Amino acid sequence: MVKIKVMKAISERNDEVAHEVRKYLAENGIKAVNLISSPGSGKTTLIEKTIEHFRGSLTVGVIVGDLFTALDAERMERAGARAFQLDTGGSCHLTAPMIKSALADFDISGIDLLFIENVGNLICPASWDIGESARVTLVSVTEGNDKVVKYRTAFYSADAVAITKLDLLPSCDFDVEKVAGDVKALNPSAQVFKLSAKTGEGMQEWYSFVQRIAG
Ligand SMILES: Nc1nc2c(ncn2[C@@H]2O[C@H](COP(=O)(O)OP(=O)(O)OP(=O)(O)O)[C@@H](O)[C@H]2O)c(=O)[nH]1
Ligand SMILES: [Mg+2]
Repeated sequence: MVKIKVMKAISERNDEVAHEVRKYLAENGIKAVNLISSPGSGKTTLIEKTIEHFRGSLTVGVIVGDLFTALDAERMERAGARAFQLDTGGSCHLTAPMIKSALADFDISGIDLLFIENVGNLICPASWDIGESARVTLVSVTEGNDKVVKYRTAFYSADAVAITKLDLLPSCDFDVEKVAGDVKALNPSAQVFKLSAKTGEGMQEWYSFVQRIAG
């Protein structure tokens, strides 16, 4: 009982800070996209391809939440973005106060679009507003047909859902239309992308969405 009260207090404080983060980013003309998925669904790869696609037209920054390494932030830098590694101190999700503290140290001047790669986890990140303009949840074809219904908060709260690694479909027992239908039933306003960052299939629709968010 006491524990539930504490959790609520933290969450309320989080929402206040999320509001501050959103306001700060808006004042600086920056749109932020929060990417949520299980480990390995393809968040970093999708961001890398997007950085490369918009090179010369959009200045992209990335904040990466990671428990132990800076590997993803290094990948983003190699792809051409300004990147900031956020060590979550073992926490399984990002919070608005973490983003606020990252923004105090991260040079955001000139950035148009900020990707925030959440910690690989389909459960905890879904419950935390981090001040994003849009939330995108990924599910790859290797993860099974049931993920949308089993981990519904992550899909219910998303502005868009990307079904990733479409190139692996022949080796997987995955029904793309069923999963896309599960998303639509749960969250009718979410856009659903079916894509492969590896082959480029479906990526144009994703880039159009990103461009619309960036304004
Ligand atoms: N075949 C195929 N592999 C992909 C695709 N996208 C990503 N991968 C591979 O999937 C693995 C995981 O991709 P990442 O982009 O690192 O996944 P992530 O979601 O950032 O992983 P975490 O940060 O650990 O949660 C890597 O080996 C990628 O090369 C794709 O479209 N097709
Ligand atoms: Mg990653």
